[in-house]
Amino acid sequence: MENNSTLNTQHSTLEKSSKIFVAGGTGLVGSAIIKNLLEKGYTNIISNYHNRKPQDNLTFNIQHSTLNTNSVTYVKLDLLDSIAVESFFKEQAPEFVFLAAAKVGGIAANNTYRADFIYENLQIQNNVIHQSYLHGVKKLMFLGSTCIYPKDCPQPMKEEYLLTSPLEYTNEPYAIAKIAGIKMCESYNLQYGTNFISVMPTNLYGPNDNFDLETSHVLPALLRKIHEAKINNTPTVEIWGSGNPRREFLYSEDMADACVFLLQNRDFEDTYKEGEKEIRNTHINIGTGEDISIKELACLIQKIVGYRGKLYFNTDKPDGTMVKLTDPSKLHALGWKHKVKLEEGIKKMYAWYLNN
Ligand code: GFB
Repeated sequence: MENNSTLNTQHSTLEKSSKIFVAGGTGLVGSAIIKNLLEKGYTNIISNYHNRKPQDNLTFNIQHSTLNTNSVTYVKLDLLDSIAVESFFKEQAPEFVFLAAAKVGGIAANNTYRADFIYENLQIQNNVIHQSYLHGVKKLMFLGSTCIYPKDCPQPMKEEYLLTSPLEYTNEPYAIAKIAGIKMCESYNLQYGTNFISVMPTNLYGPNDNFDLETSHVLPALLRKIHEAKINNTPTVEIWGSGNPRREFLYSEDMADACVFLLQNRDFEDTYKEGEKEIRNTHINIGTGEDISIKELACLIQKIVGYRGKLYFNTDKPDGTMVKLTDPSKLHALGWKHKVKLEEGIKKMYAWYLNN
């Protein structure tokens, strides 16, 4: 990226004692964001849970609707409920918000529960973004996904390729909700002068991932299937699709580190310049810039787990997008790069899986 000086990198007023709301704190990314904030010394974190109770080493009393840990308060709150979200913002008055709550899932869940994916995501983000505006939140970070980019997007995918051609059909409802979230943040910033920023992570994996084979993403699914095949001496493991699609994977703790880094260092700015070109600055990609085919991923997991059977590719199952590799150069120019390599991340995740 040329002319980096046009980016607004002024420091926010995020203090160690600032009240920070992590919406979706029991999910894959939200839990990693809370861990990262605690490691960095933030002391006033509030989070919510609904169906999934917080499960960590901290002690809390699950009899009560508000769970106090050392530095984190978990409030039972359904983010689909507009009235409850309004009361929450009124009572808690958070200064900073990470919007990491979403209805998420892998290719099959996105394709099957299309109505739930569009309704729940729109509803959650409408509630949280609008109440953040009404209650004077200083800065909000909206988390999306790289499925916002077109199906046949030029590779690697730059931020400016948003809304340039049709989306991949399997996850179109989810992608449309996420695009609405980006545009909502941008619109509130432009009309009301808020400071709402959006980040688009690539495919994520890590502790607290979803291992349900019907609804999960590929990495936890393959880890579980291959592990169970090893334990049960099953001769073959079914891999969905042709094995040819390529995916980029980022460890959830790296993702969390990038989110906290950007909340600390980045403010909304409408446009920036690349040479002579003025680019609308709606969001930032969070990725590694490196991808791998599903077949290669399956072989890597097979090696880590130590499974000697065969992999069978079921082409009756969908491939989805053939390739979606982010261009993370905007993030790199701001001074952040991922640390955990894929093989190391899978080993960490497998160790976590065996313990949980
Ligand atoms: O991770 P995944 O479900 O989602 O699938 P997407 C990635 C690729 O892995 C697809 C293949 O080509 C799948 O067919 N795959 C192989 C498997 N075996 C399996 C398996 O056992 N389970 C699963 N789940 N996949 C999602 C989007 O797309 O990615 C979301 O639907 C979101 O909207 C998310 O963007 C990050 O990468 O295709």
